[in-house]
Amino acid sequence: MSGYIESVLETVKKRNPNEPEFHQAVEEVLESLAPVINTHPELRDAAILERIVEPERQIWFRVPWQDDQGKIHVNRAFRIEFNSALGPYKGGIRFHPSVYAGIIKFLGFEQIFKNSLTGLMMGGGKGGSDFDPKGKSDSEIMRFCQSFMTELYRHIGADTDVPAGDIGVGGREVGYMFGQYKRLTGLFTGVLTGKGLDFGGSLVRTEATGYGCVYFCEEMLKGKGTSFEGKTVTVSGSGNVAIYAHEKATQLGAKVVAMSDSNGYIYCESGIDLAAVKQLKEVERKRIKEYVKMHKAAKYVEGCGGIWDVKCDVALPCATQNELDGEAAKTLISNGCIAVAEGANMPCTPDAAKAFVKNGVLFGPGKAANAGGVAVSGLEMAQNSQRLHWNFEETDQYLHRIMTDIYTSSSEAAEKYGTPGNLINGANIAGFMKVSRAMMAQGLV
Ligand code: NDP
Ligand code: 2IT
Repeated sequence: MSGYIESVLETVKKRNPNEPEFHQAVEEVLESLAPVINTHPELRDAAILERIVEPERQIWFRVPWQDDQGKIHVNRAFRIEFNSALGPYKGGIRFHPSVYAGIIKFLGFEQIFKNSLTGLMMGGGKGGSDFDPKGKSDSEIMRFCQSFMTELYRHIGADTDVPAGDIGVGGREVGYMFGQYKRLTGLFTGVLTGKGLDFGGSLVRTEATGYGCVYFCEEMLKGKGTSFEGKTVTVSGSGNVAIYAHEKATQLGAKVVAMSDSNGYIYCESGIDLAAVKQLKEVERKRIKEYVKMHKAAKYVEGCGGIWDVKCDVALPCATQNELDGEAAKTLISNGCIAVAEGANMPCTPDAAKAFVKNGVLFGPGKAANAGGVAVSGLEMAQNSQRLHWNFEETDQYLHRIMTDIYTSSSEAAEKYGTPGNLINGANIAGFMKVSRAMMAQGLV
């Protein structure tokens, strides 16, 4: 890293103390950008890096709500509006007890480059709360979402900031938040994406992140003259992204043998029955270990990290940040894994990601491989503006085209800046180029 880039990173660390996930995300991007800064001194003169690492606006707020027993709780919530050079702030909302400013900043920062890669007009932002939705009743979830939106509504809008789902926020939560936004403002607009199909949601949004991750991985495999056909696949997590990554990989002829949640993982040599996982997770909202009660051939192992000990050809980490570390990467490599595509945001630690690249394992970084979700969110915004609905096939084809374009632009940028095949550098550079050009053109704002 050059002295200049090092100094930008040092300032980020000083200004945002005790936020290791944010530092990690910034460090990875800045490392990739060194050759770009060397060949484009005008970016340094315009302080593009200093500006891009500082959110345009950060909103912190209190969310008071009452549980079913009448007890009052107070959660903390955030919306970080990171960069609007390419369009309205766009990015999900996460409800998880681990949420704090550093998590939302890391996610919002990633979102800038990811959204740029989609080719659609979306800036970067992210929100969330340390609220834990696990074990809450529907009415508790509704009251929390309404209280959350009662503050957030004044900061968002179809042309300013458009939230969506993330961990702990799916169709149910988006529906409750949309209802409260409409009640407070009187506006029926596309202010959130991931809405129900009956009130402005897009077909394929539910499937988009998982499908997109597999489409991206398929392009990587194609580059090596192979495909998903006949491959053994491990998918971590069992939420929205994991379920639809499983579905598409299976449709393309692979066999998914392991899935997980934060408590442990299931393994089945003959392949995991997706319909059973959907029933457990999407309908009954139960733990993954319940799966083995229905499927005697499967086994459950306590502890989610052990999933990377399972021998596989392709690994799709689709749960959460830093879930796959250097040791797990070593195990996957020695077990013959040939490709890793990140369905989650930053699931691989830096040493894991570096180990994959160094050992010739095809590696699709999250901001490229999981961009399908926000891409179809962008398509949902387009449909809302048109007041039209597109059918499943055309929306899925659009998603597929966006994912192959991201693969192409990331590969080309990696090659052009001297690290052919390194899609971490390629995605960071390709995403950054468009944002930095827009920032230059828009002057000092
Ligand atoms: P869900 O809430 O639907 O599912 C999350 C899954 O990850 C669950 O299986 C959950 O297990 C597991 N998980 C969550 N936190 C942890 C943890 N600390 N340790 C181990 N496992 C954990 O979320 P999504 O599927 O939507 O999101 C998964 C990942 O994909 C996240 O990184 C998200 O940012 C990213 N992503 C999501 C997109 C989307 O469209 N939804 C788009 C792009 C990226 P448990 O139930 O036990 O908590
Ligand atoms: O991380 C992500 O890209 C998301 N959670 C989806 C964001 C969106 O606006 O659809």
